[in-house]
Order: sequence, then structure tokens, then C-alpha cells
Amino acid sequence: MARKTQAFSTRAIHHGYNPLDHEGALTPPIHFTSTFAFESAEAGGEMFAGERAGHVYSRISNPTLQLVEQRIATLEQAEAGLALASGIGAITAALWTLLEPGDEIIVDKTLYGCTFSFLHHGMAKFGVKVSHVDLTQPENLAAAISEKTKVVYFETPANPNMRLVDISLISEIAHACEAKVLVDNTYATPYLTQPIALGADLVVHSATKYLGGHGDLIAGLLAGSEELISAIRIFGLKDMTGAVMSPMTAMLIMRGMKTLELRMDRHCHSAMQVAELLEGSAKVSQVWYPGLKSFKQRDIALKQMADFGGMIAFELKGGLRAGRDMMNALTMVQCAVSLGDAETLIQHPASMTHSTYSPEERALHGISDGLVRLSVGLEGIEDIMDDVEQALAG
Ligand code: 4LM
Repeated sequence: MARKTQAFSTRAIHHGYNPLDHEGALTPPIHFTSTFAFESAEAGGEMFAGERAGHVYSRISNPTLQLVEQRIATLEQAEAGLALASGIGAITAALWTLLEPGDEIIVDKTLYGCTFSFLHHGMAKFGVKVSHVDLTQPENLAAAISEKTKVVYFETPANPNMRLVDISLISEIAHACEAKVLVDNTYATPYLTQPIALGADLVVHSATKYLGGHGDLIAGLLAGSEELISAIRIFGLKDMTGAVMSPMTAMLIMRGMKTLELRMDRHCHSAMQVAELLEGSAKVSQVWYPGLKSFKQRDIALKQMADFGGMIAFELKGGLRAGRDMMNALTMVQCAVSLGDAETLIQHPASMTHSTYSPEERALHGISDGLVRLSVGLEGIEDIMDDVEQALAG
């Protein structure tokens, strides 16, 4: 009997494209064009009025972007996708569309630094109430949500401390109050977690990370219903942010997507070994990695993640000083922000990615000064382990 859907990698490689429609070109042509010629003045007018399909201007749509949008939609099991210039471009375009002055957005306690900054210094300035609720306990959402709450937003695993949020339980509570659920799926990728199938309304990605996968681009992607995506395209993208993706970037993301499954399997396998190495070290006080037996929310990981990902957070017994010394002692592992690249990257959230929080805010939001974040790359595992071991010993 024929299977209903093709496998993840097959869709990541083929979905939405037939070479025979493009002079046999195996890989899709890149449409480097800002504008599109209309068949007639009337046809142009009809396109602007939304009465005729077709491309008008690349800030709104473009055939190369359309293909990457179809690919993220199929990988996320969504009806539609949207390509944007950055992860923050995607988050801001979505939230500018979904929220109005007087509305409330409920977010988890821990968020990526610039998302936190946008909410507190951007949305709040325009009359949106930003409430942090510990969403690791769904009953907290049930107690906090009201008819003013229009969006519930969280990362799972959260950057940088690896907190997990139960997507289906949170979605049920949010939907009972007609709030939309927006999940930042950057850490997990659609290969490990598909939030829409679990009940979420919208998924956001910093495609800069695992989807691009090679540290050579900045991009964002959204996936959700036709209705939501079309609203964000026409308002959040076209008018509010103009954060459009370049066709070249779309091509690079599609190249990255072709190997997402292979790369994620390797990231997960290597991260598990590095997490165990760290946990076994006398120098390390704590490791947060969902694959470890000691990870407190392992039940949620087993429920909604196909594997445990490539990101690890840990703290050394000597706190911040010991963490910095270790980072400086690494030779192959690079000290850099960002994540999901072929290169193993290490960074210090309190002084780098999460320095947008004040020290008091970091304390409140579970980002300790001693926390170190490791994005385990694709190098030979023996070389990653050797470097981490010698840096811990130093
Ligand atoms: C970093 N992160 O952590 P763009 N959502 C999540 C993220 O980690 C990021 C963004 C959105 C890091 C960047 C320096 C969970 C970014 C924002 O950078 O705008 O593509 O994504 O190291």
C-alpha cells in the first residue's frame, strides 16, 4: 500500500520542485529579481487587489522564497511557511501582526536575549503587556491567562538553560482562552519536534542555526495555517518589518535542509557523549542536557522530542571564572555566539547572548552567571572530547 507522506529527508530534498518544469535543472534556479512584469495593466491591478495569483514584488513573495516556504511547511507539518531576513525578523513580524495595544502576551521565564529585549523594549513600549509565567508548570498558565491574552510564546528547549515546555498541554490551556501558541523551535528543529502536530498555531525558527546549518547566513522562517501566514506576510513582513529574505539565502537554506536529518543525528549522538563527559568531570557542578538521566524534565523530552539535540548547558564548580578559563583553554572549539553549525561553539550567555537582560533579570529568569553554553558540532567526536577534556584539566 502506498504511504501517505514521504519520509522527512525525501521531503527536505524534493518537496515542491520538479526539475522538468525548469529545463531539467536538478537544483532550483535562484530568482534574483526585485519586481515582476505584469501581463497587462489590468492583470497588475488584479494582483494588487488579491483577485489574481502571482508574484508582484519580492518583499511580498518570490518563487525561490516560495519554495523554501513550502519546504519548511512540509517539514513542520503546517499548511504554509514564510521566509524572513532573520529569526528576530520572523518573531517581530509575527508579533506585530498578532498583538495590539492593550493585549497581553504570556511568555515563558527564559527566552533568547534579543527576543526578551524586543518584548520588553519593543512590544511593551507600544502598549502590549508582557507577562512571564513559568510554563514548565502548565497550571501556572491556567491561573494567569485571561481574555486579554492573545499569544502564548515559548522556546523548547529554551536558550540557554534547556528548560522544556510541554507543547500539547500548554496549547490546550491557551486554546481554551482563544490565545494563539507560538513556539520557537530553533533548538529542536522540525526533525526532533513538530509543534504544530502537538497543537501549536505557529512555529518560528532562527534558520541561521540548524536549518542553514553552516554558519554562513542569517535567516528566519515561520510555519502555520494559511490564514495566519498570509496575515503575517501582508502586514508583519510587508508593512511592519520589511524583513525579507534574500533569494540567495533561501537557496542556501534549502541546501542545508537536504542534510538536516543527517546532521541532527550526528549532533545528537555527539552531544550525548559530551554531556556524559561533562557530567563525569569533578570540575563540573551541573549539566543540563535532555538525554541525561539526571535531567529533571526528561519525561517531556521523551514525550515530544525524537532525540535530545545538539545543545548543552553546564556550570563549573568555580563559577564564571572557571568557565571563562575553560573557554579560553579550548583550542579547536571556537568561542562564538550562534549555534547549530558544523563547528563546535562555546559561549557565555550572561555576558554575550543574554547580556540584554539586566543582572537582576537574569537572576529572575534562571540564567546564572556561571552558565556556559555549548553547541556540539560535526567534527570527529574524539577531537571534540579531547579538546573539552584538556580544557577542563587545564
Ligand atoms: C544565539 N540566537 O543564541 P537571528 N530564537 C532563538 C535564538 O537562539 C536566536 C534567535 C531566535 C543566537 C544568536 C547570536 C532561540 C538567536 C534570533 O539571529 O535573528 O537569526 O535569530 O547565539
